[in-house]
Amino acid sequence: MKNESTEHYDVVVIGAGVSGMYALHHLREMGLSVRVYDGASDIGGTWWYNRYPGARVDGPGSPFYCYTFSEELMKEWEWAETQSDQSAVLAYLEHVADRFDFRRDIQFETWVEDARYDEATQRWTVETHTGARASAQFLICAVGALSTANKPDIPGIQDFAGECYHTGQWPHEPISFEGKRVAVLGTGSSGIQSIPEIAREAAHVTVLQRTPQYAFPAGNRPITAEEMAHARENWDVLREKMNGNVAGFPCDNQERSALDDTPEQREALYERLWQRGGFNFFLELYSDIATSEEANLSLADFVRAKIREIVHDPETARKLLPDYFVITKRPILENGYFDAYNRDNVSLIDLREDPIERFNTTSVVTRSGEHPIDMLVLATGYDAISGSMLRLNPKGRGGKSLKERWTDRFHNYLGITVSDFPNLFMIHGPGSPGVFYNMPLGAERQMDWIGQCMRHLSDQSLGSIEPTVESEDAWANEVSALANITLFPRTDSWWTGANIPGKPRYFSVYLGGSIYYQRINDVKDKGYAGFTFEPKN
Ligand code: NA7
Repeated sequence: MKNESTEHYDVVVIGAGVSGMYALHHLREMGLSVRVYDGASDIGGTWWYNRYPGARVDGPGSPFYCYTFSEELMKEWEWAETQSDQSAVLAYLEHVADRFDFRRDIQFETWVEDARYDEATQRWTVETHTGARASAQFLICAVGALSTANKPDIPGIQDFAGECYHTGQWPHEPISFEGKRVAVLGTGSSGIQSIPEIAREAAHVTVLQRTPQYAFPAGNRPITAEEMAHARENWDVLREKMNGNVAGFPCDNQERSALDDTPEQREALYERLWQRGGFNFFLELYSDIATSEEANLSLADFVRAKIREIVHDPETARKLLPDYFVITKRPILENGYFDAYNRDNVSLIDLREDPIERFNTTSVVTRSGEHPIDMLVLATGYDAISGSMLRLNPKGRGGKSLKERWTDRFHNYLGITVSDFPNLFMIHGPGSPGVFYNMPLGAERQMDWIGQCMRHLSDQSLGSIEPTVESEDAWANEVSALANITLFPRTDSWWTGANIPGKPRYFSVYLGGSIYYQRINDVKDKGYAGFTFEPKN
């Protein structure tokens, strides 16, 4: 029996991950009433779901993958490792939720099945899977850029009778690999992190690889007491640096071209960064690795030589050599991935030479033959960036759905708003820096802008805000123009939507993080140029 009651709030937030948690905090500070919904049974979003073996921060790590809104919070938290594992990130987020008493405004295990704008009342109504309804002037979609699992439609996959897990929906109970023949499909970050861990226990691991990847040493190590003390003592300076950095981390933006150096000097830099490891590899590289083919090739050759050096069997090494522009797929940090191929219990199938024909109840069949397996790990990634918004599929003016609006591309303005969807805001949506930026910091900065926008509406007694179609078109051109300076659009990746059959294919991320925040603040300072408002009904 469906529950017919409707609760009323100023804001409904969908998602209690990193972005939704900050949204709740900020909106509370503004004195607004908020209800947050999440399908999971606790906070954390992506960090709640991704419990696969080896799951770690594979971006620039601790202590700067964190919220910056509270100096006390930063100073009281102790990070143990530079690349925190999933449980350490979740422990941090749980601490934040406890400290700020978030859970009292979050309804867990609740899927929002419908979100609909009512033009007469200028409010959104959401309906959950229990039939409960809530209405609010504003809808904030903090639904995650990497949350909607991509499960490939391969003949017979439904018939496979062994254990089958997607890395992004990993079970909470311990999974044993002992004595099992495990196939891992996918060699993105999740596959590359989990393969060496699974190989330690399993009888055999068969890696099913569609695209070989460049992966760089994670260089994970304990954070020293001195490093934590330095971060705490210099927090103001570091925070300012984060805000000015292209990726939101306390590093200097690089200005030197790879072509200014001799091949020997380049090699020396790459070797130094390789030996140290960590995501700072990319933040401390030359400025033109992602824009100049020649610069890019110099790094690609360096990594290919490293793969040949690490992997003993020349035939396996050959299959592992990537052939696209380096870093034009999401750069990956590895902990013993290439070395795992030196084990007797790990074998590699290159699906480009030996494609999957089907799954059976107990095996995967490739062109070359049948491979019996007990377990299938789907490390096949996500319908990224836009997928979770489309899964929510809100209905805007005239009942028009987002799926109808986003057929050819993900129309939006500033990566935050969509025409015909008044008073709806996205965090880390398409058209924003999202996955190219320090995600907790990016969520804070987008949410701060959204909060100011809400305040503007209230101060001016306005009932709604939405962008014009012209401003969306101009924004799309700006996003594309920035992307087209780089090599990113020239590679098939989840950044370009190429991993999902039928998805619009283009690079939908706004590059140049700190420039983006200047841009959105300029729009605000110009009285929200590119938006239209309606008076309060
Ligand atoms: P990714 O990076 O999207 O990796 C998914 C992998 O799965 C990748 O190797 C894909 O090959 C492969 N894949 C996807 N679909 C198929 C099918 N149908 N057949 C064979 N292989 C397939 O996801 P991750 O979870 O590893 O990482 C996501 C992000 O999380 C990561 O970038 C970090 O930001 C954190 P492809 O390369 O598309 O040929």
